[in-house]
Amino acid sequence: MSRVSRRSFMARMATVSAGLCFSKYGFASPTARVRYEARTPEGKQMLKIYADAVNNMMNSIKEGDPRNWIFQWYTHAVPPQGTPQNKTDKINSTYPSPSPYKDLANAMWNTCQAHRGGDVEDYFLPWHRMFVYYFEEIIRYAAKNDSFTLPYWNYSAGQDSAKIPDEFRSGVLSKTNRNPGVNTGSPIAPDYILDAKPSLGQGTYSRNGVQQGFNLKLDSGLHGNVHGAVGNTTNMGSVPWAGGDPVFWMHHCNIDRLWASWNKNGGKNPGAPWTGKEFTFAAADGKPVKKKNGEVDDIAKLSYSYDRLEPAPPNFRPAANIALLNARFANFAEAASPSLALGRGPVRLTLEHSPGNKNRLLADELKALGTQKSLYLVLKDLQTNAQPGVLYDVYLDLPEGARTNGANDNYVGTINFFDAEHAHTDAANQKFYSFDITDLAKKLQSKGGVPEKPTVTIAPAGEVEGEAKPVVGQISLVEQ
Ligand SMILES: [Cu+2]
Repeated sequence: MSRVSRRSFMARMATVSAGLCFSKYGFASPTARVRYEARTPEGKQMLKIYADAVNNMMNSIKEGDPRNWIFQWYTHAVPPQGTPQNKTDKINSTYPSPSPYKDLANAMWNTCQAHRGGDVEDYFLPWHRMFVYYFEEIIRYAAKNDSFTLPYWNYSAGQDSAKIPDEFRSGVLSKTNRNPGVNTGSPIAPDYILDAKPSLGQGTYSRNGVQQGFNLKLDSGLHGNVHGAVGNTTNMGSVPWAGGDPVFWMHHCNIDRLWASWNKNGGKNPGAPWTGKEFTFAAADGKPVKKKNGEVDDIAKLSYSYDRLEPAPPNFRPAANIALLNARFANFAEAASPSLALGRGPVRLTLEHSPGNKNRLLADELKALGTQKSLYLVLKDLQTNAQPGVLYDVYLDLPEGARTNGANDNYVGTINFFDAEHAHTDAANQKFYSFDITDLAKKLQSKGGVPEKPTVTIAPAGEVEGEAKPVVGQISLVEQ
């Protein structure tokens, strides 16, 4: 806890809990606070406190106060589109005259990283860690309960864990417009879509050539998949609305836990200039507080821990961020048509040889990779007008007419359109997906050969909603 926030925290404690013994509340001792899984007895106890606090934030703490529910939601992004213009309008209507809260709204609203064009992708994890951390302090204030810690929702522990915790299905923590089945207790998605291992297996924090790195792999993968599986255009599935659903915080607490897990397993965070980037939030006293990435890159610095961290997958080889391997990677094949419109059923396309790869067959390419290189399926420039309310599964060389359920030998990965309503044009921070298909392709080859020209099939993993017309701008096979 920084000196400033500690002082304000002590002042607050003196007012709301006068007469209570400090040591009972833990902050006077070096003992870290523990965050629990939402389904444990401790987690369920915390969710009762949480419901109480959320009710106060929505109904008792007045609008415009940084501890009000709307203020926290808009800090992530202002609906409906999160444009700066929209932010200005909403600020002017909330605060007709100048005030410290107005200044704070200007500094905080629409600052979530990295869901808008121009954002730096590598700020995704630290920004959300700070956001969750100060929100948790505000919950303690709003519930007048200093023992509170934010529970996390670990949806990756089997199909029972993939059901939204019961507490979110009714009452103040519920939202009526989640995706069908979520509020009636169906798992939000099959296990293969909720797997944390592909992210935990990334060796570097940042993008490295066509490897996404831990931060982007988690952001665009599991993180976005859960957003898209829980809600659609006016709920969890869409950036400007997501912060309005009380379950958002249990989701991001889990994302934070996965980052802590990756670090505990040996994953190395970036150094300067990343460590020096500073963001503004509201402390529990309603006053501004600033934190730098380098002050939150280890949960021990913030005096909290988790009841469980995830182990490293067997393929994990931690490495410091290194210079991009651009010189070494080359397109092997790419889709002939520049963009692919996804629909209500599977779409399939053939990848053509790129100029310069000398018409090498995929089988020969696999042989030539050796042990140093891999083959990646890369998908770029995702766009959509509205959320499709569904995730899309990607397959390599799926036989025509074969069932498109994820658990088969041709399954490559899953994509979502969570932040594809906003263009990410800055090349250094462009969002993209990449999946290492080397082992999968070798397996297909041993089973009966791979075609000369590989095909990619993309199929919705459920019912597509409304008029969303999601598009994948570019698909290629890249060797690195
Ligand atoms: Cu999120």
